[in-house]
Amino acid sequence: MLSKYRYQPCREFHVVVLGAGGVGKSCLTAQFVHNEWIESYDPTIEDSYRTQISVDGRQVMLEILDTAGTEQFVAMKDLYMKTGHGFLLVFSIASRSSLEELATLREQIIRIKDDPNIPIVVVGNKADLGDHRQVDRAKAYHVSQEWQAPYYEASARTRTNVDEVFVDLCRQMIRRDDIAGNDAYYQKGGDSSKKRRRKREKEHTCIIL
Ligand SMILES: Nc1nc2c(ncn2[C@@H]2O[C@H](COP(=O)(O)OP(=O)(O)OP(=O)(O)O)[C@@H](O)[C@H]2O)c(=O)[nH]1
Ligand SMILES: [Mg+2]
Repeated sequence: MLSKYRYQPCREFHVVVLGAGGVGKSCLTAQFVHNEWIESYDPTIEDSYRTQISVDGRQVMLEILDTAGTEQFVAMKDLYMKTGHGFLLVFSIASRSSLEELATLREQIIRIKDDPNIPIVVVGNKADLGDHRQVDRAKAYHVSQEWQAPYYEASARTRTNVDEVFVDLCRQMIRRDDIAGNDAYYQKGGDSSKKRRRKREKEHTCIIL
């Protein structure tokens, strides 16, 4: 039997991982990209990773920016908020203040992007440290509802919900991209937007038997 496949171009999205120092941003990113657990704490200045994943059968190239939570390294914040298509807001369930810090970050994102519906996922990391919990699940969920963003409890240590938070963010970014029909999100190539659109239209109608 012949089957038909519609060729989908690979989309590229910029993901920014934000949150207070030590909440586990680098560990979540390392688990997602390299499947590795890092026990030591080495505060980040700024790291970026590229990884390709498949989400609901669509190829997505992610450029992930792992940012600095420590104040002295935050000078680049405005710039990377501008270029981000989606944001992981990470706090530690063992630190009440780390959740409080997310409110300011979110306000900054919305101001800089000038978009209250920018894709965001709220992540309560270190879920394995239940004995040290300072943030109720219900409280964090309530905050995320106010922000109209999904909430996940995750653990970089046990690799719980690590893929899920990135995939949820990808789905949000893809949905927006579909709605906007925005060429800017498409794979780079240096050609003009008109040319890119023509190329994309061609690609969308290409059926491989
Ligand atoms: N128990 C537990 N520890 C974690 C988890 N995630 C990270 N850690 C530990 O917390 C410490 C800080 O983790 P990082 O990922 O470096 O934190 P960060 O948010 O990147 O910190 P900055 O780069 O300074 O902003 C490290 O010692 C990790 O091993 C987790 O899910 N559970
Ligand atoms: Mg880090």
